[in-house]
Amino acid sequence: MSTPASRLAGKHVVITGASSGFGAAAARAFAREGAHVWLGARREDRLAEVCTALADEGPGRSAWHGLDVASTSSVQAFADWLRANAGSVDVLVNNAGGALGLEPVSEGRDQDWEAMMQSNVLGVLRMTRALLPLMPRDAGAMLLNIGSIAARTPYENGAAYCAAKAGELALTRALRLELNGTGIRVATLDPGMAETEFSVVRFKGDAGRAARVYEGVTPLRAEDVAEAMVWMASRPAHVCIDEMVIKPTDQAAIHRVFRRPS
Ligand code: NDP
Ligand code: 8X3
Repeated sequence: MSTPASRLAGKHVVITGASSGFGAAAARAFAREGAHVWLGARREDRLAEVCTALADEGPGRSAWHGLDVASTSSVQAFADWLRANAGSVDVLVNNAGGALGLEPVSEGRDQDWEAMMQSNVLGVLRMTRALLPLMPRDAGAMLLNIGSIAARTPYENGAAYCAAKAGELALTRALRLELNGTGIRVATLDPGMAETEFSVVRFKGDAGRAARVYEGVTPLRAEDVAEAMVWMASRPAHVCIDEMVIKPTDQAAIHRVFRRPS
């Protein structure tokens, strides 16, 4: 008996922040479904590595272009490249983002706050505005934004990151209303603790401090989150999984992580 073809086969999937973590895992997962994957991020050497490795994953095309979602001109150049090469966009995964710093507001740095708002909030708005004209109507196209449980439960020392992800949740809900009737699905996938480069970036290269975040816990892997993205995007065109929260089994709530003694 032959396996039915994936609904994603031959679809054009754009993934921001594809140079590491969830984005790189999503590139592999969508490629395995037979999708064409179009990747963006700032570290072009890493993007090229991710893209080269996709050759063995599936029959679709894969290509990358430098992208800084904090810059309107960079987003525009990326959109122009997509228009010229892909022609249309079926799925936009707005994944680029992350946290910088973990300290009380009284000690926060403007530079970190501004960078978090730029990537997690304004970047999603810019990418969406630039790519919506390339998205087909009534054919199961999808905007899939990567939020966080931090949007739903703020925690001390994370005010700016939690606010940024709450912004992402709010703009996703607004877009769901704005695009109602277009056939374009709008969704947010909100993960809990996952071991990627997230904590190394948050702690500005302090790998020891980053490793302690996951001590005694089995966190989500990037592949777990990528699998959820593929599942959401591969529902039939009339089905929109509006919001999904995915957490490690041992993370009952943002503050309630069960750590096993080593
Ligand atoms: P990583 O640090 O591994 O990946 C973040 C990605 O975002 C990188 O590819 C980075 O690429 C890209 N990025 C950051 N800023 C920009 C920018 N201005 N322009 C373009 N790309 C950018 O972490 P994750 O994979 O974990 O994070 C992916 C998303 O998931 C983020 O939005 C994060 O907030 C969210 N998230 C993560 C969780 C976790 O525990 N790991 C939990 C919940 C949500 P480059 O530096 O090359 O530009
Ligand atoms: C990442 C999860 O708990 O570090 O969004 O904010 S958390």
